[in-house]
Amino acid sequence: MRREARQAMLGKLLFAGRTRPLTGAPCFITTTLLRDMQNPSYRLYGADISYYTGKVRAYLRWKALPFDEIHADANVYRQEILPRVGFPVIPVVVTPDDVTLQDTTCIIEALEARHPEPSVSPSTPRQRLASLLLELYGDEWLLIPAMHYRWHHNRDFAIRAFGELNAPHASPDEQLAIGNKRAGPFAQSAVMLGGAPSMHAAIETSYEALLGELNEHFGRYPYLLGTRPCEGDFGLIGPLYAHLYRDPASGELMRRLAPDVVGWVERMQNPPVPGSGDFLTGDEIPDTLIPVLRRMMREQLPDLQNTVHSLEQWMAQHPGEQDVPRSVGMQPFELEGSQGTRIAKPYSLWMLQRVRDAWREMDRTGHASLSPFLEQIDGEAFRDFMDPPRLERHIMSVKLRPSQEIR
Ligand SMILES: N[C@@H](CCC(=O)N[C@@H](CS)C(=O)NCC(=O)O)C(=O)O
Repeated sequence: MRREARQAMLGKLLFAGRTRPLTGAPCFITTTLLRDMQNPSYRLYGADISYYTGKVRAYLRWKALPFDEIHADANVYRQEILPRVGFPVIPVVVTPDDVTLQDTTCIIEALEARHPEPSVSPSTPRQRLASLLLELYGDEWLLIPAMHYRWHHNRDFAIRAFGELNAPHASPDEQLAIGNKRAGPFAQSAVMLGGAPSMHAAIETSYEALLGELNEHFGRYPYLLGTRPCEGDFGLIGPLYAHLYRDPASGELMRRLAPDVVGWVERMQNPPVPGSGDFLTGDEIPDTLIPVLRRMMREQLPDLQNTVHSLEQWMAQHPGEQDVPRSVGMQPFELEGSQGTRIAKPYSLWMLQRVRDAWREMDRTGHASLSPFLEQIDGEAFRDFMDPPRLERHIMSVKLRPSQEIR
């Protein structure tokens, strides 16, 4: 797509919900101020059962930004989400001046720009890198255990919850029927993401070990990097709230194996003192986070590198196309010594690109501490990653810049 068309698309996404100026109001600013005075709250369109809504809700609460949460039932999708965003997705945030924001990473970035203090983004190099890496891990990799536990251990609960969300006023039987219909694609995604039966044991071994590591950490620190949450905390709360804490069988497992993770989940959802606390001094990364970061490097980075190969194959088969589908095929992956297959998701590479951009920028400005840190977390796969062409986020996936050739 040409530059103008791309900008028009972006404008549509960012500004689709902006109201027209009131009659007689001379400019948009006046309209904005009037609206702000009338309704200073943000609006969060989402759901209790939604992975990514948990991330944004936790963020808004910690930042103490006033917001109304609107349950995304079928009417809300039809009347608000589709006209504003152009495709069905939650969460969506609408600002008091009526700007529509979609994609949790971009929502947090946009709100941090509007409300910079107190920041959830550490300013020191190791902490900044750890925070962004763990946001990527929570957003894109922990989908595997989250979807596996939801659809293979909490299926009936989840189907009913989908029905209730979609048709809050329908009878329980109607909700069940609606839930079955609506939940279908999400249930299938558990397998597409890597949760075929032959991988169940590996997914559970890995997740239970992660719970153990996080429990050790949250027994000592309230958040990942001290007494203040960072982007990584918000990334991890996505899977660890709705699917792995709130779904009943998963919640029972978490309470049994990892009571200090439960404490963190509850703190993240209801921060005792919003906006308080600080990151550890001296750019310290707690020792208890090292096993978690090593796990991420071991599990997720090889899959991301495979995704680059899958994307390049897709590009070779679709010369000149810029809009990349949400999945570019199935690819092998390894977890706890077992081999499975999962979809290749180019969006995950866009998330990684952000982290690598931040790392390169810090590396360029001479932060010598990053190399030993990457060695400490077995991060060679990150350091030596073979990047794909530059990607832009686009409708739940990515878009290639026009002039790019396959390497
Ligand atoms: N990367 C997006 C993911 C949003 C997302 O996948 N939301 C789910 C609900 S938690 C959804 O609406 N999915 C619709 C779909 O996959 O078609 C974000 O961070 O906001």
